[in-house]
Amino acid sequence: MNANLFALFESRFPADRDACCIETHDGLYYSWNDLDRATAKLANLLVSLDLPEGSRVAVQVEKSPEALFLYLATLRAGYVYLPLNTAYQEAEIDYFIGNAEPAVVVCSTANFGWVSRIAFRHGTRNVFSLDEDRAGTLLERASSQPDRFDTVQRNADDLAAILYTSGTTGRSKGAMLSHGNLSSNALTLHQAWGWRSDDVLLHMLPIFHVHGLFVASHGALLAGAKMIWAPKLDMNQLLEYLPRSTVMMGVPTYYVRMLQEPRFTAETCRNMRLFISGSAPLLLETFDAFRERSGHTILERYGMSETVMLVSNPYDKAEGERIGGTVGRPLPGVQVRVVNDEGKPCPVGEIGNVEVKGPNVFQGYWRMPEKTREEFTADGWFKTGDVGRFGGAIVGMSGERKVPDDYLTIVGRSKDLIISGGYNVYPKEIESFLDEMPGVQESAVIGVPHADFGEAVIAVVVGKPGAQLDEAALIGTLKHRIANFKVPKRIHVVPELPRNTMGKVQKNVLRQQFGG
Ligand code: MCA
Ligand code: AMP
Repeated sequence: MNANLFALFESRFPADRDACCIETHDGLYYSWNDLDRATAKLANLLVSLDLPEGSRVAVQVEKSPEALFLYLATLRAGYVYLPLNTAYQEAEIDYFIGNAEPAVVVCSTANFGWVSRIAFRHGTRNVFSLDEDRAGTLLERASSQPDRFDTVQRNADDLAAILYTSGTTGRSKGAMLSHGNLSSNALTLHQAWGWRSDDVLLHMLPIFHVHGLFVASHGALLAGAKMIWAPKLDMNQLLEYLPRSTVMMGVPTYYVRMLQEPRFTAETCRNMRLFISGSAPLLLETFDAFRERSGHTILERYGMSETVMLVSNPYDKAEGERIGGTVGRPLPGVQVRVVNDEGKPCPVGEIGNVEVKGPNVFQGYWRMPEKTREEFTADGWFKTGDVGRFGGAIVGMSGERKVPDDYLTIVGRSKDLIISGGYNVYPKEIESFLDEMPGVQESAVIGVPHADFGEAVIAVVVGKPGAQLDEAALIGTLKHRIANFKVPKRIHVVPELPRNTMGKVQKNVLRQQFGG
C-alpha cells in the first residue's frame, strides 16, 4: 500500500471529477480534475529538477488554489513541504532557508530579488515565483509538463512536511511531520467531525500553518467536499459565503469579529452544521455570545504544530456536550495525560503538565536531536508545554458547572509563549531583537489581554545610560526586521525591570503594571 498522503486523498476523490473542488472569492471554479492535472504538472516539474531524495520545498506565497496545489504536488512527488508565513521578513527567511536547506524555494514575484539572494547564498539552485493571480515562473515552467503523474510511493514514517515553530530558548525548530502523522490525524478528524461529501467548507484561514493547511484543507479533501476559498478573514466575504457553507474553522479572533458584525445573524448560518475554533483559547464569553447570536455551539479543539490535533469537544450530541472553556476529550488513538513536575499523574481536577502520545505525534525537530530529546519523557510522551486538568469545574457568568472527568481544560502554559490572533510569538525572540537595538540595555516582552487578538505583545525596555529611547522609532525599526504580528503593540521605557531575589525578571509584575 502507498502511505503517501496524496494517495489517500486520491482514493477519496468524488466519482464526478468535474464537480467543483474549490470556488474562489474572485469567481473561479476548480474541479477535482483541475486539481489532479495541476498537481500532476507541478509534481512532474519537481521531478524534472532531479532533486535528491527527501528534498525540502520551501514556500512563502500568498494564499491561492495554486499554492495549495503546490503543497499537494510536493506530497505527490514524495518531497517535503515547508510552508512559511508571508509576514516573515529577511532575517527570519534567512534563518529558515539556512536551517532547512531547501532544494526549491517558491516566493512572490515582489520578493523574488531578496528571497532568491538568500536562497542562492544557502545553496538552493531552484527559485521560482508564484503570485495569487497565477502569475510567476512556477506555473510558466509547469505548463509544458505532462498532466498525468503516478503518485510516488512513500512509507508512513517518511517526511511529508516541516513546520517551524519558535523556540522558547532560542531559534525556531522545524517540526518534522510524516505522511503517517498527517494521514492518521486526517482520518480521525474525518470521523470525529462527521465530514460529508456534500459539505461546503468556508476556508478563510492562512495556509502556512497547521490549522488552515492541514486541519481545514485535509478535512475537505478527504471528504471529497467543496471549499469556498477566500484569501483572508473578510467580513463582507464571510457574510456572502456563509449562507452557502456548512463548515467553518477559525481562530478565536474570527468569532470575536463575527460577533462585532451586526449583519451576522442566525439567518447567515442557516446551512451551517459546524463551527470549529482552535489555535488559542476561546473565551467562554465568546462561546456563549456566539451561541446566543447564531444558534450554533462552537466546537473547540486543541492541537499543536508538532502533533496536529489532539483533543476535541464532541461533534455528535449523543457522545456528549460541547463545553465552553474546555477542549473536550482526547481524539481516538491519541493518549493525553496530566502530570506534576515530578512526572506523576495528577488526579482528576488537579492542574499539571499536559503530555501526549499517538500516531499523530511528530518525528522530532529537524537537525536538533538534543531539542527533540528534551521535549520527550523517557517513556516516550511528548511534553506540550501546556498546563491543564481533566474534569474539575468551569466558572462562567451563569455560575459554576462540573466538567466530566474525561474532558481536558487548558489553563495556561509552562512555556513562555504569547498567542496573538492565533499566531505564536516567543518573547525570547523579540527580546533578542530589541536588545540588539542601539540604546537598549535590556528588555522584557509580555502578553497582555487584548479584545481582538486574545493576547497582545507588549515590550518593556530599559535604556543604556544617557540614551533617549523613542517608542515609535523602536516599533518602526522592528517592523522591518520581524513579522508584523510579532511587533509589540506598545513599548514602555522604564528605568529598571522588576527582579526577584534570584535576579529573574518578574513578568507577572509587568503584566499587572502594563496589562490594563
Ligand atoms: C495581523 N496583525 C496582528 C495579527 N494579525 N497583530 C497581532 N496578532 C495577529 N495575529 C496586525 C498587522 O501586523 C497589522 O498591523 C494589522 O494587524 C492589520 O493586519 P491585517 O493583515 O490586515 O490583519 P487581519 O487580516 O485583520 O489579520 C488578523 C487575523 C490573522 C485574521 C486574526 O492574524 C489571522 O488570520 N490569524 C490566524 C492565524 C492562524 O491561522 N493560526 C493557526 C496556527 P500594522 O497595521 O501595525 O502593520 S496553527 C496552530 O496554532 C495550531 C496547530 C492549532 O491548534 O491550530
Ligand atoms: P503551534 O505550535 O504554533 O501550532 O501552537 C500550539 C499551541 O497553541 C498549543 O501548544 C497551545 O498552547 C495553543 N492552543 C492550540 N489550540 C488551543 C486551544 N483550543 N486552547 C488553548 N490553547 C490552544
